[in-house]
Amino acid sequence: MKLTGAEILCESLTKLGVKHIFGYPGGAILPVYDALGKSKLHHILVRHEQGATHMADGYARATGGVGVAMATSGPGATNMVTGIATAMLDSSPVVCITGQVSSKLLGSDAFQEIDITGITMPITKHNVVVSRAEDIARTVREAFVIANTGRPGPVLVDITKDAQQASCEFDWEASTPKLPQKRIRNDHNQAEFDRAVELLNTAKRPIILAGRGIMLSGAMRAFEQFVRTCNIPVAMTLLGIGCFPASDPMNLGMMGMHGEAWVNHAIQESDLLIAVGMRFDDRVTGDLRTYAKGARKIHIEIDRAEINKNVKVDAALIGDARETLEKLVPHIVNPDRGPWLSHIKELKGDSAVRDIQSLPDNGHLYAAHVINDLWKETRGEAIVVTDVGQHQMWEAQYYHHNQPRTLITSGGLGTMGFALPAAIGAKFAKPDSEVWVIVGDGGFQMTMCELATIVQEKINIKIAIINNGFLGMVPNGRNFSTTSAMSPLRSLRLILPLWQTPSASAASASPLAATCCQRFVPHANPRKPFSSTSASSRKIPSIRWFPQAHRSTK
Ligand SMILES: Cc1ncc(C[n+]2csc(CCOP(=O)(O)OP(=O)(O)O)c2C)c(N)n1
Ligand SMILES: [Mg+2]
Repeated sequence: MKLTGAEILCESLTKLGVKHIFGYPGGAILPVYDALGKSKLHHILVRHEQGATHMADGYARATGGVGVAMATSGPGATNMVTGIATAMLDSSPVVCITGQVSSKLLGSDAFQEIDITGITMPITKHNVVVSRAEDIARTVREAFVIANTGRPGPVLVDITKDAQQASCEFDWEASTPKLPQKRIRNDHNQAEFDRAVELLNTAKRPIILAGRGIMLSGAMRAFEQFVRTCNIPVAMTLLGIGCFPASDPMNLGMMGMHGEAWVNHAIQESDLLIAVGMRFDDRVTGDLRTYAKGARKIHIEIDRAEINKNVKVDAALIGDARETLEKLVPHIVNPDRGPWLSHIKELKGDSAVRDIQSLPDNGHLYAAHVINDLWKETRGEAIVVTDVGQHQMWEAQYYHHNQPRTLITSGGLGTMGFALPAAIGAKFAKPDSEVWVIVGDGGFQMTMCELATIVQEKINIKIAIINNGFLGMVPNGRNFSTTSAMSPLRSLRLILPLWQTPSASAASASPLAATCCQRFVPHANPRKPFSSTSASSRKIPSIRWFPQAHRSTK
């Protein structure tokens, strides 16, 4: 059957199981848009291409499948860069398709020609220019395989306009990926494996460091069995949250710069760290010269480039986390960890009493309370997509995730503006789940144009803007108010009603959100900078303000 390159692309994506594409049109990708109209694919018109990549990323993170974003050449493609880098640093399987000028114009600085494969070389797992219709099906199939095998990551496929327009025979069978033979998933050196087993069976003060790799390999069950068998407490990275239930007594909570102090103390005092699917990021280790000096280290990791990169380890088990953990379990001798677990309890001490949740109500609204109440109101079952800043860390501390893939956040790149679009992607991936955005007043303004996408697509996403009125996370952030008289956040109060059209009703808050909001109103700071109506007469809008929700220094 003869099809155009553009039609082949749509057919291939359909055959690969794609249902949603997040994109924005332009000249160099127009043939694909013509073909999209005739396909079964649902195209979501974003408001900025950065949003498209975050949506595809959110889609991928919510499901474990591949998210697809599309843009035109030149500015469309360059607008994707931040989203691609975000996906790269958090190992998210995203396929970006960009249009490119016709092949005979390549290299001539033609209108909207940009070398997007050159630009994205260091921030993609793989990228490629396709200039023949005959190569489209195979290249797209390969892109999907590369994006979501081994350590996942973004792949960019740049297709010239003439390749989209040309016609050729479409033969799905003949377009099987021609990739190098799959590497052995587990490449354990027997000596390293034996050393790991010995370290596990002789350690007195071990701690497991659990990262996102556990979720990526679908190792949650194997991990739980490993924890039970070894009887070792678990500290989580930010991106690992959800891979092991927060409610489990063996879960210590988050480690690192924004983790609990006593968790970091326990790590410093440990004699063995077992890092699973994490990469010893600097936010986790702090100063490497003093990091866990008394501990031997085992690293279970699929990407061999991560081994000994930041922290020198004593045993490296390179391979898929699930298979490695399953292989280790039969070798573990059930140890008595009583003294070590009691010591950690002592380290924890009265931290619960000092917790902001336990302080007497002083009439102030604290972000931690908002997030903790949100957790209770949603029974911990929502998919929460956070932005980057203080609110992100409060979410990690006060929303207790028991299920994998229910916290979606930009960890590695720390991309402000991620939350709102990523939540749109997550909602398309999981339409039956309640999706909440927790975003700062700064980050919200970076991609708030995607509110229009929410309304147009009639999707139900709830948004909590943790409005502390400044860029809380950055040092001296208080000097950078986001709420001056002229600020967009202020004018949002004027803009938002424009979205309260009948079509917006689907996006308005649920009764659950209403309960949540009513509960917060009595606690609101009396200064309420944005409120002109009394709490009682206030309607519950789809966007709810939490004024001045910053942590008191008292
Ligand atoms: C795109 C981008 N620009 C700048 C930063 C640096 N940065 C990190 S957190 C932060 C402040 C975020 O402020 P806000 O969204 O209000 O959240 P808060 O910290 O107040 O909760 C800034 C500027 C970033 N992470 N991403
Ligand atoms: Mg803020």
